[in-house]
Amino acid sequence: MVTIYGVARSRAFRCLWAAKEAGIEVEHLPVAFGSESRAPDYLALNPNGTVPAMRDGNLVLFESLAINLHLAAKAGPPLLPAGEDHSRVLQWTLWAATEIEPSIMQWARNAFLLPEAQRDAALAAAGRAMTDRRLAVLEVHLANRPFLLGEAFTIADCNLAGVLYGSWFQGYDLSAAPRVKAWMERCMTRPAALAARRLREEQA
Ligand SMILES: N[C@@H](CCC(=O)N[C@@H](CS)C(=O)NCC(=O)O)C(=O)O
Repeated sequence: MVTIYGVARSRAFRCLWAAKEAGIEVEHLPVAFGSESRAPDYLALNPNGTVPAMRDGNLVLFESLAINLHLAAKAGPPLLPAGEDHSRVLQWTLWAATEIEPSIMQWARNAFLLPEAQRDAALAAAGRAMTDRRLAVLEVHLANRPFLLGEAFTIADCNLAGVLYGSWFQGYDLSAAPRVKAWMERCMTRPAALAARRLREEQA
């Protein structure tokens, strides 16, 4: 049995979605970030004091996108393809984590996450500009393929769309990147994504 720890209104959303794409039944323990994620029992699982975490038998993991790669590996292809396409999945997953997440989170924190008095419009604008520069790369890549690796949806799409999801849901303007916008809608309206979104959005 795979257990996913973390409220759906957190990065645990990505893992709940990935598990559904992989067809894996999970036990979902909605640990709240903050007090519950800093309790000693939980720190024994994830010493960072953050959510999500995952247990699969003796294996305990933190880092949402690593958890997703593990879940996808259990399902195998097409969710996690082999050979060169496996390397492409790692490329897009690391791109999501290192190039997209820091800049879009800078926008998100200063656009809607922080209390209004703590938001900095200049930081929001800089985060948006950095994100848009990177999304321009994705816009070109999607010119002749519906998903990141080609015809089939893979865990790379889940990981990148999962990183973009919170901001997209809050209305991040993608009109300058119409293919990214259409790809995002394609990803987020898959049956597995809609099932995970129900868990996340009913808490919004
Ligand atoms: N890189 C980690 C980030 C985890 C993370 O920061 N989670 C947030 C919730 S979405 C959290 O637990 N924040 C509480 C805190 O930082 O104290 C991952 O992707 O799993």
